[in-house]
Amino acid sequence: MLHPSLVTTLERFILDQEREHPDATGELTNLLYDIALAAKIIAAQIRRAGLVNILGAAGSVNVQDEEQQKLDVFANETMKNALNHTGRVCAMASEEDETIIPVPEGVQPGKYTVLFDPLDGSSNIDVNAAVGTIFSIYERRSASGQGTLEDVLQPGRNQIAAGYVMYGSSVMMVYAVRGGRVHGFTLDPTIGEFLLSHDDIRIPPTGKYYSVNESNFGRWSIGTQRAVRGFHGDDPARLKGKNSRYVGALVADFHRNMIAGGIFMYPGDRKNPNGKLRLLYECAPMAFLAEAAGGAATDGTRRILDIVPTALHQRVPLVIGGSDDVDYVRTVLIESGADE
Ligand code: AHM
Ligand code: MG
Repeated sequence: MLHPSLVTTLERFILDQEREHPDATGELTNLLYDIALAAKIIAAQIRRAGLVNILGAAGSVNVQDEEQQKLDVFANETMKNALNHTGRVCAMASEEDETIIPVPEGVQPGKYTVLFDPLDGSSNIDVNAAVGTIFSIYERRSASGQGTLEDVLQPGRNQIAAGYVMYGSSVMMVYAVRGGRVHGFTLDPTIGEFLLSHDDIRIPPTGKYYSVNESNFGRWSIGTQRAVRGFHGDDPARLKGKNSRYVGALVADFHRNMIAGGIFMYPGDRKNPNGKLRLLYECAPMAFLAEAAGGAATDGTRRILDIVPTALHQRVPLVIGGSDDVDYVRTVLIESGADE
């Protein structure tokens, strides 16, 4: 039986953090609660998915030309409904929606924008493997009214907070606010509360795992191939060989590497020069967390957080994880540039 004095709920933790910032209005705190509530609703639905026979394609195709699944639609609607009437948000953007989502007419627009990938790794749903929700919060740039594209097209370094929820063997919410550290909370399903389980997560500079879809090996640049051979142990003077793990859901792969130490890559290749992952919904929030945990994230040459987005659904190559491991890849890519 849990004793209340021994546990820290997400609510208590966020409030304690807010007290350390006397100028805080509490709006960000409430926004994080809104997201945590959406996460609990999504988690409950995911847990029942196999039972209520809602697996399978919903028959619609999203803006990325991928078949949407029913849980994608559910997660997307849940996130939007949890945020759009709160008065804290002026616009949202979702990986599942082609255009930005201004708050409805008649709702007082707030000062934040929230960008999200409502159900990342959705192909894992059918095989009962981990999926996640990724979120990213910015302050609006425009002065008032409904949010506009310029309010969401901001470089990742402007993020006020970012995080993810992982629906795995347990449900976890992991987040950081600007200038702060990364903290993880595990949902106790018996009381419906997220409890602090991972205080101040730090990514080891070098780790034992690497995560990359090696079926793309033949399409990679020479530099990417060399870097991955380095993970195999082919460059022992500079890098110790690593063990491979690939779930196929960024949230789960990134989470493992953050906790246990490692590096994740989704590089560009001959077919998809910018890789697969989206800057705004996947790369920037994860880069924000990686840096807050002492790690690093690059597209090979640029710091992910410095990339100024030009389109809502822009993709960028991603190399993310322990700082020394990311440095190794960056160096190999630069060294190999001339050989391409
Ligand atoms: P999704 O947001 O449409 O689910 O796609 C993103 C996912 C990431 O979670 C994961 O890292 C990647 O796609 C896996 O792609 P691949 O199957 O090409 O390795
Ligand atoms: Mg995704």
